[in-house]
Amino acid sequence: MIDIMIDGLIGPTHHFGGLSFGNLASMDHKKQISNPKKAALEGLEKMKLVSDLGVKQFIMPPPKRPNISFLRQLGFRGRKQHLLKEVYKQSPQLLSVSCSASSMWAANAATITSSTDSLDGKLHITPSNLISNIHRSIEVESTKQYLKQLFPNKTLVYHHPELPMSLPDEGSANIIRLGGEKGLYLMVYGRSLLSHDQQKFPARQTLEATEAIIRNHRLNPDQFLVIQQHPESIDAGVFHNDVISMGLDNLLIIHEKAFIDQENVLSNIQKRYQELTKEPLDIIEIRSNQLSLKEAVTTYLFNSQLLKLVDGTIGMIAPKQCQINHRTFNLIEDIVKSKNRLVRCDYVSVKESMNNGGGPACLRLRATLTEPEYESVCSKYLLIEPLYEKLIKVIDNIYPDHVKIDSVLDKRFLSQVQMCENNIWALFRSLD
Ligand code: SUG
Repeated sequence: MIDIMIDGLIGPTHHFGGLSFGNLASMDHKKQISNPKKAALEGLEKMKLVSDLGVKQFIMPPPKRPNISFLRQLGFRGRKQHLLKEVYKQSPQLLSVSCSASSMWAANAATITSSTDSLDGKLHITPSNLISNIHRSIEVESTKQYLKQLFPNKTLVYHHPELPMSLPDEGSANIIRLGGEKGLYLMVYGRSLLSHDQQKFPARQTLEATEAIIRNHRLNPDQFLVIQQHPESIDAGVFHNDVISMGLDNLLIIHEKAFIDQENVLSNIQKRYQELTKEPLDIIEIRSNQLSLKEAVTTYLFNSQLLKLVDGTIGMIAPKQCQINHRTFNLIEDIVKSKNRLVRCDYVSVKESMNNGGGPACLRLRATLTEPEYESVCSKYLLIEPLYEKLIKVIDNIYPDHVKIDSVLDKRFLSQVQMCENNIWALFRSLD
């Protein structure tokens, strides 16, 4: 099986809108000045590292922003410049929504399950509806188009439509696929639509959406477990499960406050994993006295990106914050030194994304493919050296490095954004 990573190239309107209630970093950085150039370069450096580690890395270009057709649907009229001024006058927040570069957090873009895990032997893809936040819900159309281009083979791949708008779905950020050729999926949800328990912060993934994905993707009944997130962690800022646990192959690293009834859930995961693979699962459970929920959220330790390396070992890409914080640094050292598959940790700075609540793992969507499926993927989006260099050049030369939401009202800024997008799209078109 071949693991591929799909990262969203960070767009030139990246800014701090404070748009995600319950995502503490997004709330804390509202209205601060952002640096899209730095953001895009940081993202690209991470992709380069993944590729240098021997893992296939694909890129999703950013959608056009501001999203004028969305604003027109809401009744705004006139030429672009005038229309944007009117939006700002009526609602600066709506302007921010229409300019959000949130498609960078590709882990939320879709759920992709492997053909070796489904009853019909197909690779299944469902783009997420992301309806918990307006700025994220407007990503769906472009994501859908991209995924159809990336996976064009209709015999091997089943493209589902996004789920109905009544079932909030946040994609693979709440799913861990353990195992090898046959995967065991931990399908995590935050709340059921039928329960009315009040929490401080909203739980984003719904049980009903998770169950619908399981049915639509025809997942083998032996290969998934449905698990509820701990409400205490959601209220501490764990708006997706990938902020509190991570796993790959035979390794699961998890904070003790990730799931409800965690002790039983972990022993069930262990049992099911062994039944499926005939091998034990390595579970590393981090206690609150080793790392508090608060520290887990500020360092994003559990949002490190795990990678299956060429020699079968596991590598980890952790946010720089985890190197600076002594507790997380020591925890990582211990894990790397102890006897398990994880043998190396690289630290990356993805600060611009982190300040909006997105760490290394949020920035990528993972798919596990068979050889023929991999051969059928559209290769122009594969990050290879010449593409990497061309992208660096575009970003270095023309990306803005200083953005606040009212920057969009400036004609020169708007043309700069357009130039960035046109250059990037032209670059990918030239690879056709
Ligand atoms: O949906 N932040 C994103 C971060 C997504 C992180 N993804 C995962 N954990 N997989 C979100 O909350 C902030 C945008 C702003 O405030 O401008 C934002 O959308």
